[in-house]
Amino acid sequence: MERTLILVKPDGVQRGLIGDVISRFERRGLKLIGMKFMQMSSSRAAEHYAEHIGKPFYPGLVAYIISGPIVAMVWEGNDAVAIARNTIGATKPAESAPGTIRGDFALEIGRNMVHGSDSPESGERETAIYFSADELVSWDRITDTWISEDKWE
Ligand code: IDP
Ligand code: MG
Repeated sequence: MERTLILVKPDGVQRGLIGDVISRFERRGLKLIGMKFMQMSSSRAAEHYAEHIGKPFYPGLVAYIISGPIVAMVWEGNDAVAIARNTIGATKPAESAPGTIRGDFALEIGRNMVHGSDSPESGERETAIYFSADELVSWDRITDTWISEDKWE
């Protein structure tokens, strides 16, 4: 089953929007299998954003992501990565459609509320940065058969 690593970034936490973010993914039908409220360290930020090291926005991005507590979550489902990315909206809030998280709650790329993995491989890599295997919960959800055709037996 595909997994995606989602962060509610410090602006989302400070603005009291954790619940709104979680609701979007819950209502979409993805299944929560791990969650932590935590302070991001510089070293974890560097590991998470390794692909952006050296870019002009990188120092500001790290300062932003370590500026206050975050919520880290792992959500599971068929096509979880693509589903979460289109629930989140485009990287630039000015290009995010209304109804997406960034399209409803954000104005600027440097304060865009949430992170979502960009591929199944990133989902696995990023999950391992925040969670050990025993911190992820495999569980049966009573609604699974109404959300996934392949759970119908
Ligand atoms: P994504 O979060 O939609 O996957 P990425 O291109 O992976 O977007 O960039 C990671 C994060 O870095 C963005 O979500 C945003 O917070 C920040 N970022 C990206 N490009 C810029 C920029 O040009 N200025 C300021 N921040 C940026
Ligand atoms: Mg990205």
